[in-house]
Amino acid sequence: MGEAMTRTVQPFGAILSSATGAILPAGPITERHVSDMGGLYKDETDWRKAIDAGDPLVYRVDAAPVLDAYGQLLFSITTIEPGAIGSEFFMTKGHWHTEPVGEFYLGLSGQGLLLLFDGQEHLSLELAPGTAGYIPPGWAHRTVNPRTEPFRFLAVYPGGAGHDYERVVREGMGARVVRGGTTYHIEVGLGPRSMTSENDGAAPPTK
Ligand code: S6P
Ligand code: ZN
Repeated sequence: MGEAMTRTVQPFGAILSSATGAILPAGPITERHVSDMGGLYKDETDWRKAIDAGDPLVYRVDAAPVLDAYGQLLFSITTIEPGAIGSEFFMTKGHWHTEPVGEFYLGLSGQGLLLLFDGQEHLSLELAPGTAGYIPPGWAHRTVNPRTEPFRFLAVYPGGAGHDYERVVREGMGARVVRGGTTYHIEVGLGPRSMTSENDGAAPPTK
């Protein structure tokens, strides 16, 4: 009976484009513009200026047509455009999964950072084509594009994982990725808008 309950999607093959971020057959597509990122950027004045300046697209998620239900395995490609709000690079909202499940990210094109935060400790991993990041249960995750071309990655995660975005608005991610040096700088700080100290964080991605 359990098996029958999980058979809500027929087997299918898919084409994943690392050039465009499209998945065929296509599932839901989500677009996030600057105006969708309220409470997430450190400088609210710069955030409002970016909305007034045209409210550009920050990222887009192309999902495969898989039901979001227990036992299924969802996958999607996220494309983060190059850009910044003030000094802080374009990024995803970031979330915790509400269920204790892991997730797998694989870099497809461009180069970016995967930020991880367990409520106390933060980590950053570099993602490039062919580089994977494993997100264990209990770690909030956000991706950032500190480069000048789109950054694309594949995400694979269990159906029914649930997404808590509000906790990231409340608590932040423990770190922010801002312009610095030849590429980026990681600012450390627990609160969403309270930077308490700085360090250099991870080394820049290799070219
Ligand atoms: C879902 C997975 C990704 C993100 C996507 C956008 O669990 O982590 O597909 O949804 O990268 O990020 P966010 O934080 O807006 O959902
Ligand atoms: Zn996730």
